[in-house]
Amino acid sequence: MKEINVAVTGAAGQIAYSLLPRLVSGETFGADVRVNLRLIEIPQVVDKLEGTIMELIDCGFKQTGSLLATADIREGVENTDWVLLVGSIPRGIVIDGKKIEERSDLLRINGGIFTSQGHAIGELAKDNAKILVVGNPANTNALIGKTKSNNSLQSWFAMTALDSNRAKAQLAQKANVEISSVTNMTIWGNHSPTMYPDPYNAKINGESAVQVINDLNWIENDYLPLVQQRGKAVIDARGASSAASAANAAIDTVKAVETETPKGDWFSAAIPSDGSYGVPEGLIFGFPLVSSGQGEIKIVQDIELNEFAQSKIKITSEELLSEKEAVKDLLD
Ligand code: NAX
Repeated sequence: MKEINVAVTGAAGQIAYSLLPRLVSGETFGADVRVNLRLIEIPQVVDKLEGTIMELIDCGFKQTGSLLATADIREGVENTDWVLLVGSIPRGIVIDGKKIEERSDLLRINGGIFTSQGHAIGELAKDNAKILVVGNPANTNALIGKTKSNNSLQSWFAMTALDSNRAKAQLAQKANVEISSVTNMTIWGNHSPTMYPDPYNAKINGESAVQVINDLNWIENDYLPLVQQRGKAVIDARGASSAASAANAAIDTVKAVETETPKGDWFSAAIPSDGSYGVPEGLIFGFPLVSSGQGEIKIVQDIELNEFAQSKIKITSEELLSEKEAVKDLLD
């Protein structure tokens, strides 16, 4: 059996609890691939991972390789093929007597974490490693990690697949079609409420979703907030943030990168901008992507963006530029 090494931070968190079994079950990397898993946590929590390891063993998947729990990021990421950076400090936590509520404080605290993680990944993970940032603020955390990795051979992504799945699900419900009929979804920009889920270029059974739905008022006034605020709606209803759907989206992203994109379709993730669509170069920005299945990821070009789309993309670009400005001393 082929073997790969996968590291996951935040391994004792709620997303990881749904994610880890699916990484080692044969579902994500294939039935003929053995997955060696490194579970990374902060020192205060790392002991709990012994229980997680017991459960993974008890799942009895033949694709499960070695299982390691560690609080040492360098040990965790050494020689890895994939690193899933799920762990981060959540909003609302109290640090040194101060409740962390502001996005700017969250950016700075998590920025510190992604600085050391980026260093370790650049130095120790494989040169063809792929890194998916899930922990929020995901795009700017990825920007910091990638910058600090100083390794241009590795590929960094921030996750927008959950937003994309939510955006597809809302279109499918509105049009009363199977979700598999909805393709070509793009989440432009930031994984935050400024994201632009693009209904004009999304397709339902091969036709523009906007034409199929034929209700511009719903598209422009209801649909966007529904998708943009879906994370908050889940928190309000469940009393906790999305976990199973977030883990599922991480699996979807790994599979989308690892397999050739079906002809005519694309998938959504945030990667470093090369200036496409006028997006400032270097920002980790949600784009429509295709994968060769052999490690090459390309931004789909020549997608038509109407004035509505351009105004939304401008808003999310400006937010990412201001996040970059807030952490600029971490990017030197
Ligand atoms: P939890 O609070 O359940 O788990 C986070 C875990 O990360 C904790 O166990 C914590 O000890 C650990 N951790 C913190 N700092 C760490 C570090 N330096 N190294 C290793 N582990 C560390 O959060 P969970 O619900 O699992 O969510 C994880 C992250 O995903 C959060 O930042 C959350 O905001 C983000 N999300 C991102 C989404 C996306 O689409 N990109 C959607 C879902 C989710 O909200």
